[in-house]
Amino acid sequence: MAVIAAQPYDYPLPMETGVALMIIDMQRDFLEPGGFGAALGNEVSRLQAIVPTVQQLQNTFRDRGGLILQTVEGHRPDLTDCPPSKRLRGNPRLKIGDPGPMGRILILGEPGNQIIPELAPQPGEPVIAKPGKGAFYNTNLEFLLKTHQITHLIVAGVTTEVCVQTTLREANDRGYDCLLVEDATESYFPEFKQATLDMVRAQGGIVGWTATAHQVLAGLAQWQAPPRFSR
Ligand code: TIU
Repeated sequence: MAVIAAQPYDYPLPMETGVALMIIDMQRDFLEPGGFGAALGNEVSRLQAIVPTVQQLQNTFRDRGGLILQTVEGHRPDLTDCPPSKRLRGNPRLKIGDPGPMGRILILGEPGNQIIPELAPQPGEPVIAKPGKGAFYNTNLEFLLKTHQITHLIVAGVTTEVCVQTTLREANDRGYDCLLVEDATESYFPEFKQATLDMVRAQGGIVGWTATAHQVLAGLAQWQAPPRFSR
């Protein structure tokens, strides 16, 4: 059995485990000026720092033939899947669906809704569009994970305390063993990121584990994906 050195204790990776890399919402909306993140009043540049680390995880999973799932947060152009409460919350300068510098704000298929080019998915790497903060809400994610016999999720992406934490909690309740990669997730609020890491691993790992990308890569190096999980 392989293990990833993690907090609050080692994350076990039995050799027959189905492990997926789950990259949450690394889309232009949150990382570039003029998108949804900026419309909510956030300074978006600090999220860029994790891109090389997420890329390193992505490349490792590609090399190993492991499943890589990405999500994007977005709504249908007719907004029928966007609750008015979400659109109006905080009375932002640009609301979901309004025209912005990267197309309509948080609308599926618009330029701002694309995953940043550095992390663009390759053919065969699923991208799950989600209307909420959690990746299980109103998506086929659980079906996809079951189809690929995935039980362990290595989680990265943005923002730590919003879509990442919501997804971790949803996954944890469904029985998945989740590890949040400390230096492959970021928030507009450093104190919220820190609090989320602390919350996830408190009480004996009540929501999951945390580890650095270096620790994850060292653990994965001891682990061999069974052929059925290879692409
Ligand atoms: N606003 C914020 O911090 N995040 C979101 O709205 N979505 C995600 O976290 N992806």
